[in-house]
Order: sequence, then structure tokens, then C-alpha cells
Amino acid sequence: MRFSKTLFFIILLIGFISCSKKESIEYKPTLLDVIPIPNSSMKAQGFFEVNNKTSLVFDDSLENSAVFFNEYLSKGLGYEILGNSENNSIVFSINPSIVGLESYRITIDKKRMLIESRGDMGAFYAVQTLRQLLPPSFENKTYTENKVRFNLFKIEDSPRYEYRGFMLDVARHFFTVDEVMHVIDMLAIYKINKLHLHLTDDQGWRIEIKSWPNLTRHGSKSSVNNDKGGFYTQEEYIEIQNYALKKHITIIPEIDMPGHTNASLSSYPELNCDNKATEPYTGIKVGFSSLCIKKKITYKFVDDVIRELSNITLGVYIHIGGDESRKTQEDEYISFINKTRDIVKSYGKEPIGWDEIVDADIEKNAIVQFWGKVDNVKLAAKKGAKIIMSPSDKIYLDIKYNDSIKLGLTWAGLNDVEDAYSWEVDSLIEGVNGDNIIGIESPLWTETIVTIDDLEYMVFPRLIGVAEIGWSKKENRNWKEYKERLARHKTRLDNLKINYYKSKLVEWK
Ligand code: TNX
Repeated sequence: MRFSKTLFFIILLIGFISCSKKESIEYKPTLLDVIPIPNSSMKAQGFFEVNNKTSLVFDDSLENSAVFFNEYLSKGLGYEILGNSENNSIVFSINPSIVGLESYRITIDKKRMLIESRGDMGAFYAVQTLRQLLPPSFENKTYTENKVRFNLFKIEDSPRYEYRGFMLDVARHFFTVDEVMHVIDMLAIYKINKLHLHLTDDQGWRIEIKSWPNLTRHGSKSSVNNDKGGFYTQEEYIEIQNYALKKHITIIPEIDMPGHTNASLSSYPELNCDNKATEPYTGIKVGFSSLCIKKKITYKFVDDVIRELSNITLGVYIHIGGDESRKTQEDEYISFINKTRDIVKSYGKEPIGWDEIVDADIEKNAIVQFWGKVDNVKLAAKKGAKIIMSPSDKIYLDIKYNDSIKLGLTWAGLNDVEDAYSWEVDSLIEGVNGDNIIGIESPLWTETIVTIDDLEYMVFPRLIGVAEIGWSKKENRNWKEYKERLARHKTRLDNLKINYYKSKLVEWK
């Protein structure tokens, strides 16, 4: 009896020590804790300590990232660092010799942490790396010490692709401004730099267009299953973009045309060939709607929408959709895409379209987003187009992980965490490689996704792997090591209160 009581306390004590390990000053994450894995690193003996004497020094143009880091440190330490020690400093410095706007170098020695970049972008990514080198208890303010230590490292890092995207379908189900900002916060941790918002579809229109007010007055009310609708005012849309900009994320708006347009067709009878407005649509079928291509008013509509959208869009890209236009005649489709492309260009923006747009007269440097048809993307590569890779059978985040989960669809198979990670961007499709590919994007279509909890569950952890595919060198990536590194992320995800899928393929630590 006595013995078992002692044993019980010993077990309790061991349990307590191992639980609190991640909060103690002795716990210093290593580079194995950083996703996407950095290009190269060197480690030395010893540590650098951040405490109330530490000074923070930065070039003016790096203030955004320096302040972000200080605010993050204060979540764990309980104070922002304001010290003036010369022998203990964190320095953000511009170094024009660093190649690439997104690249950074971190050199941590015993007296100084030096963060070098060409500008705020690189510095911001350095901060995301440093964030993962701090105990996960910083994420939920449960760190209990008033100082913290970093292992001594030198890290040099730069992204493989300039386009590292996530797409959110806010048309099938609407997500509020605050929810989108929450998504932006999560994307930033993993160095994702594009958020493509699928703003319109059969089930709803989500962006205010002042010259066609019925699009939101009527067309924003619906969604799949008659769940709540909604839209962003132009002011709100600008607010979202400014929020994203601070985290170096560009918002890419999509107006899907000429198919996927029931929300506009039900808002304006004149956009239909028979002049009759359609009924709002709340199902999940695709390919049944089309703008009336031969009408002049259709191009007035497209021009007004693209003009207003261009005026409030900070980035250069506007996505024009072009997918699954099964109700549009082939020749009409081609002329529509050609004209719409010219309209986008006339407002100083660059069009992106889903892979079906290769049938139109796309010129060199057009941007084609591959999602399904291999022949389309091969043709796009032949025509010299730039390509964004979104293979549905790998990285569609609305595709179920396995048969037994409730959310998601199965038309593209099943995508567990390994499927989403273990593939190579430039050897997936013969002839589609090298400079043609500008990057990768993982879409979340929301036919079955209603809440932010649903969203997180489908996105995490798959998007973390996609982020690594987009950022890290291919020779640094392999599934066996990755799944162990992902497992080490468990506490961070838990502390961030992200609702993620605990795949059986990963031994969560
Ligand atoms: C195909 S991918 C679509 C979407 C659907 C999705 C469901 C693409 C360009 N179009 O309209 O929401 O499948 O997975």
C-alpha cells in the first residue's frame, strides 16, 4: 500500500515534469520544430537569452516585423523588450547583398541575434521561423518564466516558389471579416503569401459592386442549404487586404465567369438570354449556369465589376474563374474569356484563370491554375503560360482525409496527410516543370464546410505540408522526416486552439 502510494506520486511527478518541460527555460526548440524547413543551418554550442535587459534595434523600414516579434515575445515573457544592453541585443538589419525579397538570414550568437533581409518581407519570414524556435506555450500565454533562451544557430533561408497560396470559397458558405482575418493569421505562421478568395458562385455573391447593387441586395442572401449568407462591403474588403498586407499576404479576388454565375443571373434578369431571373440556388451541383454571352449588357456587367474590383484591389492579380462552364458554347466561351482577359488588363491587372481557359487564345505569360485536366496544363505549358499547381487529387482541402469523416467530398479520391505532402511539383505532369511553374495553391471549397471549426479541421494539418512544398527545397523534404516534424507541432497547434485532423499516419507527440 505504502509502496504503491509512493509510486503513484513518482509517476505524478514524472508526468508533471514532462508536461511542464515545454514551459521551462531549459526547453529550447530546435530546427526540427520549424516548418517549412529552412534551406540551410548551422548549430553551435550555447544559448542566447532574451530577458528584461535585451535591447531591440531595427532599421526604420523593418519596424513592422520588429514590432510583431516584440509583441509575440511579450505573450510569453509578460513584457515587451525595451532594454538597452549592448551585449544582449536583437538586431533587425537591412542587408542589400541578400538575394531575394523574401529571403532572410538569422545569426544567433551568445550576445546578439541578428536578422538580416532586404526589407520587411524577409524580416517577417525570419520572425515566423523564430516564433517556432520559441516554446509553444508562448502561443497561449502559458509560459511561466520571465526570460527565454534560443539555441545558437545560423539560418539562411529563401522560398522555392514566389506563389504559395491558399484559396477560400466564401461563396458556398460565407465567412465573416473576422474569420478571414483569423485565417490570415494562421497562413502567416507557415509563410503562405497568397489568399485567393472565391467571391462569387452559383450560391452567392460576396463583394459589394456599387453599380450593380442587386448582386449583394439579392445575390448575397443565399448559400448552400440556405445557411447564412453575407458579403463584404468595399470598405471591409480593403480592411481585409490591409490586414493581410502587414503579414505580406496578397488577397487575390475571384469573380467566377461565365459559368458558376447563378447568383448574378438570379439578381439581374437582363443577364439571362431569356430575360428571366433564375431562382437562388442552394444545392451543390456545378456546371448548370452561364452568363448570356451574346448580349452586350453582359460585357457592361463584366466591365463594371472588374473596374470596381480593380479600384479596390491592392495586388496585381484578378482571378476570372472560367471553370466548368458546361452550359456555355465552346466558341462563345473562347470569345468571352478573350474579352474578359482584355478587360482585366485594361484596368492594369493580371488575369488568372482555372485550367479550362487554355482553350482561349492565351498568350505567353498568361496565368493558368491547374486543378484537374492534365491535357489542359500540358497545353498551357506548351503555350508558355505560367502555371499555379492545385492538383485536386493531392491538395484539395475539401476532399475527405478518409471515408469515415463527415465533412468533405470524395470526387477526387481521398487525400490523407501523406497524399497532400508526398508529391513533387515539377515531376507530377510530364512537360510541366521548371520556370513554367510559379507556385502552388491549396483550395478549400466550402459546399460541406460551414463553421470555422469545420474549416480548420479540413485545412490542418494538410496545409502545413503544402506550405512546405511551396517554400522548402525539394532535397530537404521527405515524408518520413516530415511526419515526425509535424508530430512535434502538436502542442503548438493545440495551444493555438486550431481544430486539426489527428491523422493516424502521424504519431502525435
Ligand atoms: C470543382 S475546382 C470546382 C468547384 C467545386 C469543387 C468541389 C474548380 C475549379 N471547380 O466549383 O466546388 O470542384 O471540390
